[in-house]
Amino acid sequence: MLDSLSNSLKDALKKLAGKTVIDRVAVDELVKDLQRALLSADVNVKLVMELSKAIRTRSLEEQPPKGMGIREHVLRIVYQELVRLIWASTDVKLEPQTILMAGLQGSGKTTTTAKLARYFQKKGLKVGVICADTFRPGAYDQLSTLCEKINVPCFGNPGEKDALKITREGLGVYTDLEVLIVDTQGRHALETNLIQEIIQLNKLTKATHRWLVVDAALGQQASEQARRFHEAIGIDGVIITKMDGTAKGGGSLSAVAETKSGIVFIGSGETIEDLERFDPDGFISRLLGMGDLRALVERAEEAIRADDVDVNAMMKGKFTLRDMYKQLEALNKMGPLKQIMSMLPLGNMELPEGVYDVTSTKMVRYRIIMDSMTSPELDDPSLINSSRMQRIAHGAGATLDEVRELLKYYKMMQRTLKGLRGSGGKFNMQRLMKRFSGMQ
Ligand SMILES: Nc1nc2c(ncn2[C@@H]2O[C@H](COP(=O)(O)OP(=O)(O)OP(=O)(O)O)[C@@H](O)[C@H]2O)c(=O)[nH]1
Ligand SMILES: [Mg+2]
Repeated sequence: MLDSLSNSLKDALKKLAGKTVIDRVAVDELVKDLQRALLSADVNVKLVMELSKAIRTRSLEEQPPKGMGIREHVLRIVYQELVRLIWASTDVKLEPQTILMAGLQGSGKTTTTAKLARYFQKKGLKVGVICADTFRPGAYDQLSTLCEKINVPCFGNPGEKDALKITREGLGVYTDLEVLIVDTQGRHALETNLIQEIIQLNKLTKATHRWLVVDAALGQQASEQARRFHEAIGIDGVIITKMDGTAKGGGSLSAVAETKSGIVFIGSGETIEDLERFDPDGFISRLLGMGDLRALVERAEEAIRADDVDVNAMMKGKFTLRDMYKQLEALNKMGPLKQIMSMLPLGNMELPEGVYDVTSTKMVRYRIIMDSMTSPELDDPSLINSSRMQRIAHGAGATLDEVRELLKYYKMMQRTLKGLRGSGGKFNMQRLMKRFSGMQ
């Protein structure tokens, strides 16, 4: 759904690359791209405008934190604003409660009713469900079959046409249960009957929660639907279903904004166990097509804390084997480099192919080889001629090829750094790490 968002956002952010002061034109362009992408992903217009206004104002007015580039600064704001939007309190309390399920036809109410029953049952609560859907043929059978599987009582009456009557009876029978979930009818469109019925069901059940079930693939209609249900019964939580499909849930953002509630659960499959508590970071990352940003930030911070490389000396031209080792060590703490690069949404850096090849096993070998070098050799590897090489290999129990490989790697890094100094160019591990740490 928001596939294009991720791409155009990347493009727009690229335009900010290398900028050291906030560029009004570039930010405006980014905001326009963002708007276009969100609108084409069916996010509600009003919402898009609010979002982009906040992003624009903050990008222009806030100073980027020290050491953070303009691009990361803006990305961080985009990310934060999206998180803020869906970060309403969505506490699910483990106490007696009645939950009324709302949503249009096929959104996943019945399936989710059973999933929720399972969720509360696993938490040790006594659960029962009521089938108040008298519209869909076989509604009771569908729900009771699901409930049988998990041993949850299901109240209903396939012969009865009055949903209120069934619910009243159900409430009377299930007085000793702690959590009651009421499944309701769905219609293709928002019909007055449907709305009237759910208003009455809400009054009758005195529902603790009224959760709106929304299909992740729902587009613009999500907003209107959410508004109508919200006006009728006061929706206090949204459940997005079918997140296991290709849809990224863009429409649900509108539903959440419209009801000023939060996302409570995510449905991620057809079986009863496929229900997850909502994780805003993961959701936003997916929405933006960006991998797991939070994990990335945390790993980067760890790496930075663990190491401080003397960048200034390196930039002045002194890059020793020791420096190289420190950098590799820091990077290794962050996990395989290739994986990290794939987590980075904006990587337009070109890394030399060989940089990926240093595994932690190799790191251990490098360490051992370096341990049998003398201090002057470590500071100035050009001293290492072939007889020294033999001595080092012998001392480390390594082959000559291994020693050569280490030196070759060092030279490659040194060349890259030189290139960087010359051209203001492309590759700097320290800067790379700074970028990571800034993206929180
Ligand atoms: N893949 C996947 N399918 C789901 C999910 N939730 C529901 N479904 C499927 O969506 C279809 C509709 O689900 P229902 O639970 O019957 O939807 P409903 O809202 O009760 O529909 P009505 O009762 O007609 O209003 C079923 O085929 C479900 O198996 C989900 O999280 N993932
Ligand atoms: Mg149903």
